[in-house]
Amino acid sequence: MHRRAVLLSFFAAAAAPLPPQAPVFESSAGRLKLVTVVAGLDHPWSFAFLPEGGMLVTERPGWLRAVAPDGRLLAPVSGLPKVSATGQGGLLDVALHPDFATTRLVFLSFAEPREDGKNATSVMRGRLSEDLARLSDVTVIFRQQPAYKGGAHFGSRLAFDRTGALFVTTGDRLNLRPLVQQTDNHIGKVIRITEDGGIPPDNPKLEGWLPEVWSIGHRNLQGATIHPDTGQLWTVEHGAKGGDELNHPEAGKNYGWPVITYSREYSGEPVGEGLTEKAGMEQPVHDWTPSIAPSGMVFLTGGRYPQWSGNLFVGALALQHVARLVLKDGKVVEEEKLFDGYTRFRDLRQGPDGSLYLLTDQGAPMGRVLKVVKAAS
Ligand SMILES: [Ca+2]
Repeated sequence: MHRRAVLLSFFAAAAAPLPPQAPVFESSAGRLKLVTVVAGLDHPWSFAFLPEGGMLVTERPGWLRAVAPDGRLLAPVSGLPKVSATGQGGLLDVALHPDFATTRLVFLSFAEPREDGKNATSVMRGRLSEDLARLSDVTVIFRQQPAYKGGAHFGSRLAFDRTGALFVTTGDRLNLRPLVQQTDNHIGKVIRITEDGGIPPDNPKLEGWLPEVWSIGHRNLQGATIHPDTGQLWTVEHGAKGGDELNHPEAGKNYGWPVITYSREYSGEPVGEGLTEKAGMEQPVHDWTPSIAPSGMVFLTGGRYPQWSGNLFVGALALQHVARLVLKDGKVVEEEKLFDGYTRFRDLRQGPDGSLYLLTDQGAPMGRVLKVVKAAS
């Protein structure tokens, strides 16, 4: 076994019998506890629940970890290509094929090493063995172009829509802003492809646009999910200083960056001409100033937390909370900060039991999967 895998297994084994005391938080759904269900992770970035029980977790340094149905954290899955784990880069999102139970196909986004020391966001696909030990038939189905030498703004999230098409979100690589408003590249875009990397027949197909480009004008999209009722794509993206955004990107539309934004440069100077609106460019559904640094997002459904059914939950890195948003007629009408100040939250998902699960953005052995449960009052 790889030395680091041994080390991780040791930490996981050592951490398992001694879960940290579950903290209790007040909320609009009553008193809640955060219970650790997986410990010993190294900068976990995303997770996906397996239909047979257990889950897959990505670790940014380049490991895909499986959690067995009995809760054991297994050694890293073999067969993954090398990732560029510099800065914000590494192994990023994970999504299961819509018919995973039959196909065993897993989709992963990652910062891929490219020519001349450059890197860029790519999406790979592979078949997961029944014993959760390896990926086979691994192929890269999407490569962001152009590549760039840097460690910032890789995006990225993966979301399958109801037609089976795959949305991939990217970033502007911090320093490639001039390319974001151009339609012939993958910088600062929402991409939509088939499970084989082809072009879905209902993509926008606008003149001068790459056929896989769905929407343009984004800065760094670190969250994406499909609305459970409408089937629409929703995303969150980072501004610089302020101006983080919630959007529901539609085909062929322009979301403004860097021409219009509620963000300022980190220096406090305006971005470009300092515009916040312009004809032909979409306004965000919601703006966070100061920045919360939004990460993963999910709409909760079902009756586990009846008051919150249908609400949108967004993880916050910089401001260390989970934002609960109530949407009405496409607008945010209420916002609550949950678990405020507890930790940096990297991703969140609804489990098969209907509970909300959270991923902490911590290095080994502190990275955890937490489950939100009702505390006795
Ligand atoms: Ca925008």
